[in-house]
Amino acid sequence: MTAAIVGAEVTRAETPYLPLTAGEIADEAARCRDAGAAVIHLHVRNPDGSPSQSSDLFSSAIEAIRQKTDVIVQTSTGGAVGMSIDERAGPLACRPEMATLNCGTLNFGDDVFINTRPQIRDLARRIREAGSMPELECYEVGHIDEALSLVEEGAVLPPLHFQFVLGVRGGIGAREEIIRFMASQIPAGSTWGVAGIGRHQKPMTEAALRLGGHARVGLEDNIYFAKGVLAEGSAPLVTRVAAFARSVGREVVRPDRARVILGLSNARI
Ligand code: KMH
Ligand code: ZN
Repeated sequence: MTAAIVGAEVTRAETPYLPLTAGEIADEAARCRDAGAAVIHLHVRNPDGSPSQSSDLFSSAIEAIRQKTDVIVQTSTGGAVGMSIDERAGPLACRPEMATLNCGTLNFGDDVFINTRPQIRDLARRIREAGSMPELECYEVGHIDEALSLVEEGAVLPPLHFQFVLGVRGGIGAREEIIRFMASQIPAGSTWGVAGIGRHQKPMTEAALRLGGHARVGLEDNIYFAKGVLAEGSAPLVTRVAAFARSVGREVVRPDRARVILGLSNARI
């Protein structure tokens, strides 16, 4: 289970439960860990709440998380729409265990989230040099093919971990048959998870768990617990999806076990 607890687009005006400071982020990471999350997908914010990829801010947040819990920290290299690649690469200075690698350009709501092929390769190299494991973010079927090209070129090395992000306005839709198809396109032995945007979060993560994948929830993707009811942080969303996982016979694993499942190099058991 991954918890995406901050994001780059959600604001405090939309939900008062969004963590912004290093202390708030660490508290929420620990709450999510207690609820069943093994991975924290991390963005950080400036003091005014705007998105940042500053290595100093990431370093403070990661340090605060480390004081409280043993989660796998996966930093964003997507940042916010419009950031330069140099800016987006900021958190790699912290040598995170994992980092996202966005595998293509797409319409992102009314914006365009640009990831040109040279930019993807540039970030892949920087992620490798940081000693981080990339999570391959696929918002479209073609992004899987791009990820496979990266593997063929040696820009990304196995073991491979994919995140299928469904339901972005402008990206692939949030339907179970799409999960089945995307999961059928990745090499045997890869791991995969699903993130669903907005109201798609619950049905899509539940479908992923039924189909043998992993799940990402959190305020970055969805701020509601139910129609019109805000989630009081990401932890309640983790609690709910963890209960669903157990109800369909899936084990909810701690970070050390997740490190083994993902093939992270510092796996201890
Ligand atoms: N904020 C989105 C434009 C990532 O973290 O790598 C990109 C994003 C993906 O959140
Ligand atoms: Zn993100």
